[in-house]
Amino acid sequence: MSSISGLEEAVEDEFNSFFESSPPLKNMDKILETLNRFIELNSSSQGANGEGRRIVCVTSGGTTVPLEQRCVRYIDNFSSGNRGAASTENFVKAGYAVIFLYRRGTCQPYCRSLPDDPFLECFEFPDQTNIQVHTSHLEAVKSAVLEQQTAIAEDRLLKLPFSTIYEYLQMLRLIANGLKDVGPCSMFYLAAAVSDFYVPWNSMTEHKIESGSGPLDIRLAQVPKMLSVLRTNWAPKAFCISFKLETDSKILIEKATKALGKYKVHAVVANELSTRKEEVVVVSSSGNVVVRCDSDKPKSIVEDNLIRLIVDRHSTYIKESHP
Ligand code: 9Z3
Repeated sequence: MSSISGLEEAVEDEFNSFFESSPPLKNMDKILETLNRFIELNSSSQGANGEGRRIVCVTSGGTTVPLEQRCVRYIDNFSSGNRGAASTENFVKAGYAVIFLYRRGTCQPYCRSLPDDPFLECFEFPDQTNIQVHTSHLEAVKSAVLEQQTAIAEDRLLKLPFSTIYEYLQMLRLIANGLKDVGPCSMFYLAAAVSDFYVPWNSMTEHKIESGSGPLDIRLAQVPKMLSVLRTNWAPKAFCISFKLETDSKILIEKATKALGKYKVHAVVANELSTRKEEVVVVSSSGNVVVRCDSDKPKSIVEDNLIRLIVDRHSTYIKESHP
């Protein structure tokens, strides 16, 4: 056995024990049925250049780490879901089918222009029996509803929610497995903020942790490195984009470059927390590209230019995979 396959096996083993001790996914059969139908339909549809339609899995939002099996308290990873939602809209526009794996309650595609509480803020009652949209929100509501309905009706958007790190990794594995046959036309765009540490299910207390007995000590185990297993075992032919988030801009590019080499992803999108909406750096073997929004276009967002670049790189990858 070569050392590479030995390493792959070790990573796979680590994940198998993670999954064996994870609480099983609720409604797994339903998720699998919808997922497989979506992949089947899209991979047999005609995309550009005579290829099957490209399929991207966009992950979005932060994973939670429960501290109790009947969870009252949990640790969270920050992410509003804005990046994932905006990127999804751009991928659909570029002709992709998107599997949007998102944290429940975070920002949704086509809803970015709506107020925080759309249900309460957008509607008014001209009389007792009618309800209508307030004129100031009419355009935003109309385009949100129409664009989302069109994407779903055309089988271009499948939304799958998660909350915990257990759900996220199990669902990602199901998606990777489903996309295996789509090969280079599939992509993983991993914008979700994923926990590095967790409490193993079998060492977790069942009931709410008692308070009142002083400070709480919790030992967190390391979450197995999903990127390794995704690249080597789950979906080795898929185009893979990961993200690197730092709060210290001095170490950002160095960390992203390290991740690129370690996980052999096709690009790492590096972003700093406070400037993430204005600027990202795409780090790859062909050099680093700074991507910003267009300052001369008032509604421009960084994801418009980011997704254009990623789609171009994906096209090159597909061409090189089918010479
Ligand atoms: C990101 O870096 C995303 O761009 C953000 C987007 C979470 C910053 P928002 O959702 O923000 O629009 O509010 N995602 C990846 C974060 C992450 O956890 N990366 C890991 C790391 O940095 C690698 S998987 O080590």
